[in-house]
Amino acid sequence: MMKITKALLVSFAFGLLLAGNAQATEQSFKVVVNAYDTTIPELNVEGVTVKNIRAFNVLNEPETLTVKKGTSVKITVENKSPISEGFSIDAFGVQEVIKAGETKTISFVADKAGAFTIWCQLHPKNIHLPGSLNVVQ
Ligand SMILES: [Cu+2]
Repeated sequence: MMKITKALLVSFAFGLLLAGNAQATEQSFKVVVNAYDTTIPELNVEGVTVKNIRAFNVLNEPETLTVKKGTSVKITVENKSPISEGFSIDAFGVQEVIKAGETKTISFVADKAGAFTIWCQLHPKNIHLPGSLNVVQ
């Protein structure tokens, strides 16, 4: 049988302390990509009648994430849009495609401070509300 020494107990406790500290620099987020679409049945603008305009907007909820510089960031992205959506953060080399109804977890270290745009690389920016990752010192 192994003899549990005081030194072993101390080193075990120290190990737990280190693990605790390592956890403190990790942060997880849950982002839902939601799509809202509206059909405008009939609209008359300056004598021109348009019918069945489909307005389609996609946004990330929440749209702003904030972490401290050096944090290991884990973002679980659920795509509730009826089509594939992109999830890119250029500064951290993130460029993912998440299919409709799927969930993906993206990990990276936020090693640069600043405000970084989270955007969809698949669709025009005018239908997509970009999100933001704020990395503070
Ligand atoms: Cu998109």
